[in-house]
Amino acid sequence: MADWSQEILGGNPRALARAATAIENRQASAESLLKELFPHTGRATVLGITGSPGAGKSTLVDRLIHELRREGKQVGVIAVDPTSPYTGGAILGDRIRMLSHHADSGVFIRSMATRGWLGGLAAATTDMTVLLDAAGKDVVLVETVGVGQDEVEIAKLADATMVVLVPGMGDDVQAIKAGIMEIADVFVINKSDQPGADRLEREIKAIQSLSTRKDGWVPPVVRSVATEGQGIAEALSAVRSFLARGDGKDRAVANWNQRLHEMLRERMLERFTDLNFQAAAEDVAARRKDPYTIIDGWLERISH
Ligand SMILES: Nc1nc2c(ncn2[C@@H]2O[C@H](COP(=O)(O)OP(=O)(O)O)[C@@H](O)[C@H]2O)c(=O)[nH]1
Ligand SMILES: [Mg+2]
Repeated sequence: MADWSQEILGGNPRALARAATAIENRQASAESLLKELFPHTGRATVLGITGSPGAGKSTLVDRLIHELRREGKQVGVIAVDPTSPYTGGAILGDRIRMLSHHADSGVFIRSMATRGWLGGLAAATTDMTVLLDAAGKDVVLVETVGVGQDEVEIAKLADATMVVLVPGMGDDVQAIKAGIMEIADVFVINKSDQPGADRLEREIKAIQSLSTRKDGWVPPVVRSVATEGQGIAEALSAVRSFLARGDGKDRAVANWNQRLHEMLRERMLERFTDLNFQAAAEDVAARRKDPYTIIDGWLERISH
């Protein structure tokens, strides 16, 4: 274990890959490893990139990697996107493009399957960011599809979140209204080479004018054409303006508050995998038992 963590701290890509797999498969060894690694974390910036499938998130991530590498930064990528090209779900061109980073030891890319997780994705993402932070990654990019609640939770775990929208999609504004608005620190209008970017920007600004965030930040709207590499530097600089303001310590506390909730939820669910929800539901529905007593009984097990 000590050797393993030393190798990770030393930046050994093989040890890192093995640890990522252990986390993904929730091997018991992962937790003790993470305990050893944790004191060596706290330097990485976690940047969430979320948006509808096909919005261009992966293309944007690819460009962000290039930009960050040019600056000499070490980059980690966690793709929590079932349609992500890293999983092999997309067209071949995308896969080849991402493979171009595989020869670069300053980049570590891992995709996490979204199937088969019981609300544990957010906690697993936290574990993965802890790992990448310890391994010396300066920036960890987390790509999620901004459609489900789980993904929104993951986005909340980031230090800053980019919401990627595209012009000419009516449901985007619906998505904005449905809560994406709160998690966006920066809006990126990608595919600005297509008509409708002006209109979308007006719509975002109109919604922004209706309410102010608690922290007073007005998320900037940046236009990009990810396929051409346009607007990437601007998007990054908008993120940095957001991170530069306020107190980094306060933000870390707020993030860990969220993460601890997620981790507890995860650990609880893990302990209760043997519970028979179906049988309990039948008892409650038939009024044979009340839900409060059932929950009390389940909770008692925590202390044992
Ligand atoms: N026209 C145009 N196409 C883009 C742009 N960015 C990405 N795409 C294309 O949109 C498709 C989906 O991109 P992808 O990055 O996989 O989207 P994701 O599902 O959000 O990760 C791909 O065919 C990209 O080449 C852009 O700025 N303009
Ligand atoms: Mg993708």
